[in-house]
Amino acid sequence: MEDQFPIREILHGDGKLVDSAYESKITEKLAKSLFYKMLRARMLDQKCFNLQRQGRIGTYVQYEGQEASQIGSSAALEEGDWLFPTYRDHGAMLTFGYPMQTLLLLWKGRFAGNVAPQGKNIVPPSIPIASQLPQAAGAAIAERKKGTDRVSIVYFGDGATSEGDFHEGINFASVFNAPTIFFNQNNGFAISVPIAKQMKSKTIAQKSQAYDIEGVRIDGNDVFAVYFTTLDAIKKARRGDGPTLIESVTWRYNAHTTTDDASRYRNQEESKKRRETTDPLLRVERFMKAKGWIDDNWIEQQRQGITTEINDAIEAAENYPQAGVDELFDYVFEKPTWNLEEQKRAYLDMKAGVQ
Ligand SMILES: Cc1ncc(C[n+]2csc(CCOP(=O)(O)OP(=O)(O)O)c2C)c(N)n1
Repeated sequence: MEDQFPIREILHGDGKLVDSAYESKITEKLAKSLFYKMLRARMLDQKCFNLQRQGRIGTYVQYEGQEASQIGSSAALEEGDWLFPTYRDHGAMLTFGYPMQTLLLLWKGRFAGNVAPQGKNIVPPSIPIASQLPQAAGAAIAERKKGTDRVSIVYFGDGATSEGDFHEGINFASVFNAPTIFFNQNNGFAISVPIAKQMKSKTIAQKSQAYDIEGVRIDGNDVFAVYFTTLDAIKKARRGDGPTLIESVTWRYNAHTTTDDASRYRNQEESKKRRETTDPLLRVERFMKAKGWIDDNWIEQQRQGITTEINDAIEAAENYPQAGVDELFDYVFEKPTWNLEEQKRAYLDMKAGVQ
């Protein structure tokens, strides 16, 4: 079965094109733009890790190593499409237009961090595993019923494929021919559980066969393979030719979140080796340098611009008005229930020293 789903690669880790058919499609503009977006996402991720260690944001979920998967796929979307992320996909959210400051508010645990700008169809990250898949199928079906050609993309990890919602979401999309891209980031682990202990099937892409939809397996560290494969799936969905399951084979360098220790379950030597051999940013850098499109000076300039942007976003997020206690109670329901009112009153009385 694995043979039926070979891993598609366009740009190898050493920076050489494997598939010459893409020679003319990979323009200088496209390569620079995807590299810049990956660099921006990586720098923000690294900064957020530091902020968490300094106690300036709460628990944080890192995605370093998965930039090609997140950026290549979200860069293929168009304004008006729908993006359903998990807690690890803020690289994709950022690329599709979620403001950096809002993302920082999200990781500070603020209500405002969950609200996408008007007109940006980016839903809050899903914390329950796989619950976003049926929702993404539903949103795509709704767009078809409204007569638009908008698509939805939904992100999920390898562990999510063991959940019922994965199967319900894909089945629903298949039956209703929903324009949905099921974008799986197979990073090898569900927290500390390696994929071999999670499922018996050798690939995730093959699970598409049970639902009679197209399934493809790609090198998730190759931003061009991700971009062009997602673009094809999106075009197909817009034409009315249904959903696709993309298995993007990648690797997260760090722990599941900032609350666990990856060295307890993940081979750290392997992560170190992968940074040198298959890193998503490094391979595009090698490719563009060989073409003479960029040099170290160009990269440094981009870094400086991004550093300023990140520092400004942090300042704005840290100067955001402090949360009042109302924020905790008032946004649970449109109209507060009697017991929430009671809890709020009890809390305010306690604060005021009333027994
Ligand atoms: C329904 C549900 N069950 C269990 C959990 C606890 N949990 C949080 S993350 C996680 C592993 C998810 O792994 P995967 O889907 O591979 O995504 P990754 O974190 O690797 O991106 C689990 C089991 C949860 N959040 N939701």
